[in-house]
Amino acid sequence: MPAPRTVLLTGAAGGLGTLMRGLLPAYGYELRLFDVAPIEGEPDAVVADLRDRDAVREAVRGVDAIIHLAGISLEAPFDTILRSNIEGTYNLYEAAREEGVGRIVFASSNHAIGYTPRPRDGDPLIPVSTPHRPDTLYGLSKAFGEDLAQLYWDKHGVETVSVRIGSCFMEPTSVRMLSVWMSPGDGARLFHAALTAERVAHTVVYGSSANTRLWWDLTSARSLGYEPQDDSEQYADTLVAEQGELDPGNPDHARVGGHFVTNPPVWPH
Ligand code: NAI
Ligand code: 15L
Repeated sequence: MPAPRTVLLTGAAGGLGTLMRGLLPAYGYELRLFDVAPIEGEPDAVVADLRDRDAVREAVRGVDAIIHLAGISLEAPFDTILRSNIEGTYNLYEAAREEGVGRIVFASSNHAIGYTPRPRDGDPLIPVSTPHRPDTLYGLSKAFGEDLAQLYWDKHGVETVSVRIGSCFMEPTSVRMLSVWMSPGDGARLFHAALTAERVAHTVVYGSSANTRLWWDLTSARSLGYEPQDDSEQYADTLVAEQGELDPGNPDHARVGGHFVTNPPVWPH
């Protein structure tokens, strides 16, 4: 596929969207911004809900590719997750199919596999083929998104890179994040690789930097051309001094989803 130039960035008002608005133009992309929340200083941004099918279809029209970040990014009641993450992501894929957009980069999450035990010393890294084990309704919606992506590839030829993002923030803020952190710079490198790799069909990758304490296998991400340049270890001394090493007896530290696994459930609502 020819290198995409115009890219729809959904969730552009959010934390990751704001970071990517700053970093992706340097790769030559022209971003069309979409979010239900207005963005200060961006009068051309499309302000609409993913549930509005007409607005989504219009936003998708004419773009070369989509980076889909919009959605509820933490645990929430089922109806909230249903509207934004399940119905909203379906609407986006339908619009892409109808408008002939060939590639989507989908912001999945480590919480799609959050119940997976974290590797201990000597254990193998977690492969992308590990079964879905969502730790929340939120994680379940990301598992849905990955399966939706597979369906749209198999049935309609819409390509997706599903990025199971660890934690993408300016800096890691917990000892767990030393294993799962993706620096914003590496995030932009990974999204760029996902947009420009020759043929991706539906590829699942983990979104992390080259962390010394990494829990998962970056082989599929590297096969797209991703070359991470950062390592969270530079923050380890400070974070470990403050918080201590992960405690094998603490259920919040036992599985890759961290405290998402043990948070009180949101139901009944
Ligand atoms: P965020 O919560 O800061 O941003 C999400 C954005 O989506 C918000 O601006 C919100 O207004 C928008 N949005 C929500 N529902 C919408 C709807 N129905 N229609 C239109 N816009 C809607 O989240 P963040 O941190 O920027 O994450 C972006 C994406 O990446 C999310 O899908 C999240 O699940 C995923 N992700 C992020 C991680 C991270 O470390 N930041 C880790 C794993 C996944
Ligand atoms: C996510 O999926 C969330 O969107 C983000 O806010 C972080 O909590 C991240 O996972 C994480 O696991 O640290």
